[in-house]
Amino acid sequence: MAHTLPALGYAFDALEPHIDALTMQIHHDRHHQAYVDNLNKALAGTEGEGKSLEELMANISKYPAAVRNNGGGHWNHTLFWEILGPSGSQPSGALADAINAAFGSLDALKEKMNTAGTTRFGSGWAWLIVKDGKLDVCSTPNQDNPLMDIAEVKGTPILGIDVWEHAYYLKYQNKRPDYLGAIWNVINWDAVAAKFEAAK
Ligand code: MN3
Repeated sequence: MAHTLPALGYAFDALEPHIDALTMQIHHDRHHQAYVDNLNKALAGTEGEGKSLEELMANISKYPAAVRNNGGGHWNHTLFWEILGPSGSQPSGALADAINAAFGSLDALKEKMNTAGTTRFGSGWAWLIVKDGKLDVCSTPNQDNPLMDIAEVKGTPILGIDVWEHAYYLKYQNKRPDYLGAIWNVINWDAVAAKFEAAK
């Protein structure tokens, strides 16, 4: 079955002023749609056509670059829309405990993620992952992710921050650190907690 673009769970302007409506619209409707379309094109008529995204990620070294780039792009953005939201919530319960155990505090986690995102040269992603039952932070280039068999650091992502310029350039221009500072206002920690429970 062909891969499809998931609907956003909120309006394009729901993350204002931290992420602007036009960026959200272009990012979801054009960039993510293009990853989905190009993934379907790359898989058409191949044995990968019937595989789930997760199966593709786990064996990505066996597939052409178009599947790696567009399959990663599809998986990464699907997670990204889910872990964003207008609520401005805070982590609680088991997730808050795990964050404190791994990093000392939520602020220390944010700093580690922001460093991972700022120091990723060019385009890529910063990740909070579950690895061997514990939380860790890493980053990947391009549209790679920690589910891929080629990833330097492997684990299950529960929060990902897109640091491609298309994620922030309209509002923040070249100031990636400003975007990374603002995005913490629109993290849906309930969604992150659900992913944490599923990954443990
Ligand atoms: Mn993107």
